[in-house]
Amino acid sequence: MKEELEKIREECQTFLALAKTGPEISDIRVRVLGRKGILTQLLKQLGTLPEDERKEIGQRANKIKEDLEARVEECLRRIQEQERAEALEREKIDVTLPGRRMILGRKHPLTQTLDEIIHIFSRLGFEVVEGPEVELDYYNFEALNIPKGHPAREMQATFFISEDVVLRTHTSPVQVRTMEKKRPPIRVICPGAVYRCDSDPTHSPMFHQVEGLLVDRGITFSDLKGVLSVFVHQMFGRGTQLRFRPSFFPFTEPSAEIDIECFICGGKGCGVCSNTGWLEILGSGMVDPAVYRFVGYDPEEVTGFAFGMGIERIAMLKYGINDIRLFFTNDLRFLKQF
Ligand code: 2NL
Repeated sequence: MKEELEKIREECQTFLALAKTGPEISDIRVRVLGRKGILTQLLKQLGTLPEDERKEIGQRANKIKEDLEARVEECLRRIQEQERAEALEREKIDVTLPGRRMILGRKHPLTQTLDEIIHIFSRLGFEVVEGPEVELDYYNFEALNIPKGHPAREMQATFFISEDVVLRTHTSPVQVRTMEKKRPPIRVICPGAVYRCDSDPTHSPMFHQVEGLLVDRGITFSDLKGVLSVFVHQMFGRGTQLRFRPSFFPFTEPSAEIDIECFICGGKGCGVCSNTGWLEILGSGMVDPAVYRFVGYDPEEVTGFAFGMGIERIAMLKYGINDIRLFFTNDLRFLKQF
């Protein structure tokens, strides 16, 4: 038995010296010191020895057991330390390396322009309202005082879905729907996509508009002039010269278009302003009493003004863009400039 004990000790030490990983060492521990391990089994046979040998061999066996247990622990610790050192070496990072540059997205120039327009009117108490792009002929034309056969229908080359359903040619129908639902005072702006069968460097079959409407008791043309002057000065700069030029729309009376001084030539006349010295930026007017009758308002009781502008046109003027199609082709060389 003595020899067997010595053999187990030697073998176990040899295997431990050869083991390279934690699981290999645990495996040796199980096979030697585990419940069915060879040393454990041998210890169970101590009882079969004669009394005088039992004590001496028992002590020796326990000493060997303790030794081996200590060695196993020691080996495990060593390997853990080694693995940790290796991991630290492998996962070393150079914190002085330059970072990877993030590619940042940005807002489309039309969104930027619309955000700016909305911001200005919000501070004047206007609320943003949206509505359907596929619209009834009634809301797009009829209720705006443009009956069937009216020449204004021909001027707005319309996409028809059916006899009485169209792609809206302006966002005015949203304001008509708002008036149907709510009593004055009303202060809304209506941004959104609109459609006209038209395509060249300054016209796109789909483009964007912002229209505004303010209706209350006692609203006059002075209110229109005041609100739209504030808008122009905030949008294009405090010193911007502007003029109100008489115009005509079927849904407003009187009507006025607003021009700003051409900032290309400073008013002298050039190609951009067709030698007029002025650039048209929006249309406006006092809401025609006929429109109030369609929505059930009493024109003797309330008055108001409305206006409309093309967002692409405003953005083209503000940023000096000469082709409307640049907004819709998503060329990054163009978009990155905003
Ligand atoms: C333009 C001109 C305009 C309106 C839009 C409007 C809406 C209602 C009643 C009366 Cl519900 N008017 N909208 C008024 C005047 C001009 O737009 O040149 N747009 C690009």
